Amino acid sequence: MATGTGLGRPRSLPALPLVGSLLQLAGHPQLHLRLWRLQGHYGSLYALWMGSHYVVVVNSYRHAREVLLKKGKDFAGRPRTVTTDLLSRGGKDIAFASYGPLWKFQRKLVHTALSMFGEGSLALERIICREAASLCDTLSAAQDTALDMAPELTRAVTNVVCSLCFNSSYRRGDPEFEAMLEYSQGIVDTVAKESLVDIFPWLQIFPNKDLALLKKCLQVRDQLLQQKFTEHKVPAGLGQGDAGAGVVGTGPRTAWLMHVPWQEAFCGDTVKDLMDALLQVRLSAENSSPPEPGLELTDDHLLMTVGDIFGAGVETTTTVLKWAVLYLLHYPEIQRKIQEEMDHKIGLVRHPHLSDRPLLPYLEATISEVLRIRPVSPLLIPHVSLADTSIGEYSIPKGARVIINLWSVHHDEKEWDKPEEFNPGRFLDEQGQHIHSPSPSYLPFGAGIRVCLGKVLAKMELFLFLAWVLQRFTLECPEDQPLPSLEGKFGVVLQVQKFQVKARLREAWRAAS
Ligand code: HEM
Ligand code: PLO
Repeated sequence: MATGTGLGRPRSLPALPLVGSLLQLAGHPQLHLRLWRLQGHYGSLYALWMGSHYVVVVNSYRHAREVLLKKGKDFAGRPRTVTTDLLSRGGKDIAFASYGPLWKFQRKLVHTALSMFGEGSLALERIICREAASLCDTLSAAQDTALDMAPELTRAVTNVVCSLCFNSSYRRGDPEFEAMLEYSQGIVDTVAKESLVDIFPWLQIFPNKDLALLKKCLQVRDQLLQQKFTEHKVPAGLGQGDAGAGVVGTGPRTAWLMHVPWQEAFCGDTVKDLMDALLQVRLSAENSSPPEPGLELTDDHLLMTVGDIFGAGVETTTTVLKWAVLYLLHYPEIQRKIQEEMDHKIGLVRHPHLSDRPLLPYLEATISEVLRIRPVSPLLIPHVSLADTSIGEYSIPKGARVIINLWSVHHDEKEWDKPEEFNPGRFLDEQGQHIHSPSPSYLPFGAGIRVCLGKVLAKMELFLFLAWVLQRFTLECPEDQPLPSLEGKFGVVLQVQKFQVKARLREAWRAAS
């Protein structure tokens, strides 16, 4: 099809009125795999219709980089859908908010907060190590019995992000933690899955089990967020009259201006966590300048921002840790190599530190390979074109939804030798001493304007948790059980199916201690 730019549109899957191309997608729950396979017939860049939405699917790294980096601003929008609107109260968070000054400001704020009292500080390393030690204690206590590691990994990761966001943490069996596990699973199972209600919003009027579950889970999440918010507002010296006295969404609208005294906002005595920092920045902005229309951030914006960091902080990193453990069960020789590297470079008399990262390239390469072979976010979050633009030699209209299929990018046979083979060695140089990416077809955290905000934090956690566990334990599949499946379950994150592990204390560790 020719367009005003003189360029043609990408080839499209057949589409029927109203339903669009759904017949080609129906019955394929693993959407990333279906879109990957459709390349065989339609080429690496093609279009389809989800109901009335024009969707462009990108399967190659060249086009993905053009969308995310070269033309990042053209494609920085996000679609509005029923489920993500419920999750984010109409896009008042970061991940599901469309591009605009308010989104930019929220992102900058969190980025500054994470780098100031997170990523760069020894305090964060100490928090992660504290949780890693507690995880190791639990594994020791469960020695030689088959154990579902998922809740333990989740608690360790949750406590890191809980310390960052709320300066608090959970003990084993804490009912609030159990409630969080349950609601978060319900959200992951129902949100942003390109489900029918997201494609045809009018379906909301009919009873819908998934939507009911999502709403129930969000109620529980909202209660928890609200409680943390209220606890933080009072000690931060923001009298009850400020910002709606803790009633979400009904508080007076307060402006956050671009010229915020950052130092003051992040370094005050009362600023102990992200929630404090957000409240403090808002207070500073209020005191320094009059409200600016269009830049008004309400209590809802604060809550949804922290909700994003908390939700993303827990679900993504835990998922990667589960995939890493699963692959180590399948590839015991790789686990042995990591342990040999650790014994050799760190030994058994001290714990691993972040500064050991350059000493442990094989562990780093293993983490990179896990992120390649099972990308947490196989279709990223859909992008939207904010203007008429182009990808390669194709014209893309304003308002198109663009899905970057990271699964295809990470499994491209032209770029990766035997892509379905788990081979950390591909990320090492010839001497095996340094880690590098052998192909540009690798974007586990996305790239450009919408690149993941938690990349540095996630990498710190993955390294420390795996290093601590593997220094002490060998992870094995229980003798009476088959090796668990490596097949993921598509959703807002690529989930691991439940499996059990036996954590055996290493002889070398036992002898040394
Ligand atoms: C977005 C990956 C951990 C916060 C994303 C995106 C990916 C991603 C692929 C979408 C980029 C796009 O749409 O173009 C990962 C992986 C993680 C991880 C693989 C763990 C290994 C985290 C953590 C946090 C976080 C720990 C929070 C501290 C976010 C946020 C966004 C995002 C807020 C939305 C950014 C925006 O739309 O502007 N992440 N992430 N992520 N991530 Fe992560
Ligand atoms: C995970 C379940 C939580 O209860 C809510 C939540 C918030 C932010 C979402 C996250 C969920 C899933 C992973 C997401 C993250 C924002 C960015 C991240 C989508 C739904 C990724 C990988 O893109």
